[in-house]
Amino acid sequence: MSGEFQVKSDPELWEKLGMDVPRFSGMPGMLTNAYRSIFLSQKNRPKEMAYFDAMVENIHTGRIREIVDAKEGGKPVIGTFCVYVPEELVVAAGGICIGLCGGAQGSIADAEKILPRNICPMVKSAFGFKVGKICPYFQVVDLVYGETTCDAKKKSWELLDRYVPTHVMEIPQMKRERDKRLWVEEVKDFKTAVEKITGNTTGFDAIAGGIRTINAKRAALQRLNSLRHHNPSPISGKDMLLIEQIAFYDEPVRFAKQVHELCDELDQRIRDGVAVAPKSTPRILVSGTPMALPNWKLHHIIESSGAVVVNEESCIGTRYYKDLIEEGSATVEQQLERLTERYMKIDCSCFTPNDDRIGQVIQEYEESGAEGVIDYCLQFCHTYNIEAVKLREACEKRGIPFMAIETDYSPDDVGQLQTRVEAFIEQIRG
Ligand code: BJ8
Repeated sequence: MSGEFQVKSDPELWEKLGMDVPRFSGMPGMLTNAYRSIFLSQKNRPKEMAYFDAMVENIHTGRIREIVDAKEGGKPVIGTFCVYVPEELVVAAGGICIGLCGGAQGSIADAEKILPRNICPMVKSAFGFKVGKICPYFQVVDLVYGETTCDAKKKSWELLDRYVPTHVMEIPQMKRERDKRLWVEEVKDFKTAVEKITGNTTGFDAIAGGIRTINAKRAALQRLNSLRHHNPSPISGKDMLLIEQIAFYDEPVRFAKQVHELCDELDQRIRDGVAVAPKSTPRILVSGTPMALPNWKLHHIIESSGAVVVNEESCIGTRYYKDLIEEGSATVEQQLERLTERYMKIDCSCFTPNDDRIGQVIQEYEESGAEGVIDYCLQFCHTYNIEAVKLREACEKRGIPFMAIETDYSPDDVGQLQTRVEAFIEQIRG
């Protein structure tokens, strides 16, 4: 496959989207090389990964073309940055929802011309993509919907609004009854904003349909995650992370179908004893801040150091799919309440207190058969960084090997991280 894999280009389409085409035209080549060396060099990958490889080949062309065609057919496109923004309501209104978080170093310099340097690289990367006109997804969205989770995000939306219409959803920072009431109101405002842009009123049946579609996507990911917990691992952590990233920009019905096809293959692999690493391979749970495309840095370091990642406790990971919305509501009001209740279960460190997350990490550690926790924190993310203190205490209390890493998207610290990760893996091996 590595000889054939090529991320595709479509300068005509990019021009139409108002991108900086000369600058962007180097991107497919860079991504091709990175993907070949990080993903296609892996041994014994499941055959059904071919679909997800093709999604990467078409990331700047085929999928964008699909979205543009849908948009021209009357489906507006809404970009989001956080798993608290309910995509069910976008689907219900006949729109397309895309995650816009940035995981690339290449757009950071664009952002730093405007934003302070000492903020989270995920925010800078996303902001830089828009300012530099080097992300087709950012160019195709009709509006973006930010949220008030962390300070870096909520203040950046004020500036992002200068480049693309940016709405902001108020996410409370506590989970009391009064916070729930506010939250339901915010969900209703979101519904209204989506209806306005799509021109469609979302009635009971449409909402039920949106909930079913996204529940099915999350359920497919749950099935995949529980299969990958098998020891020996039937799929690598890098491939799992890639699928979790693609979940944010693929068409949800097709994506769920492909995930199930991969699951069927993994089922068979487990029966046949086929794996990507021997049973004795140290198993790592990664927790913490999300890893947006194409951030594969830590997983690549861990898996090149002789371990396998068996779980991502992350928003690009289990926080995205561990909970479904209860179906079978009787009224729109009840649908929105249940939707809100599901979203309130996401345990982002922006909340206080947030002890549910500590329990969740321990639970996932046990379910995944992990043998150590590496907590991943993006630089300047204060909430996850501070919460790592409690997570370390909980792990130490249970004798779980724990390591906290704080990093960004630059390659500068790769050697140093590799040394630390190797030492941690040795500690697990005993
Ligand atoms: S629900 S984790 S997707 S906010 S890493 S930008 S918090 S400084 S990404 Fe997140 Fe929603 Fe929470 Fe999940 Fe700020 Fe931290 Fe950066 Fe973050």
